[in-house]
Amino acid sequence: MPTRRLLLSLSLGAFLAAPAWAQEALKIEQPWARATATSAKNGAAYVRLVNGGPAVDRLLAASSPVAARAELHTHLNEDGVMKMRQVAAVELPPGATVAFGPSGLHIMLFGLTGPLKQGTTFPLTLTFEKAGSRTVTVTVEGAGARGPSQGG
Ligand SMILES: [Cu+2]
Repeated sequence: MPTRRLLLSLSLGAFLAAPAWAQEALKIEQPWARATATSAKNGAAYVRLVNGGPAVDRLLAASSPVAARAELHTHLNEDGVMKMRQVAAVELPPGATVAFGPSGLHIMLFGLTGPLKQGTTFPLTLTFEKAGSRTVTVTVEGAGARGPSQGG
């Protein structure tokens, strides 16, 4: 029975995948960045963090080989003017989804080793209080992109 064989392989696949999935209480989704001008010294990267675990976690730091230094930043409206501010940590309560984006939280990349070119990727390591360090692959989108082009 072809149907039964298909069901068996599907359930086996789900079983094998379960341990890795269970460990990933903290998910880093859709890492992306905007392409930068050739002369740009700085850039920014964005992610969506989902805390599926039972405890609060915190994003504490970021680093990437494409930048001399990375900081956690947000945008604040001060008397009608949007300004960037460094934040010490990004709090992730249980069940929370925290979306970074061009007008809010971002990972600021200072001292780019070269321009971020559309269609390329680069590694980004995020360090969490509980989940430890995780490295993800950031996709570079167009210079005016409002979000990631894949994985809506
Ligand atoms: Cu910034």
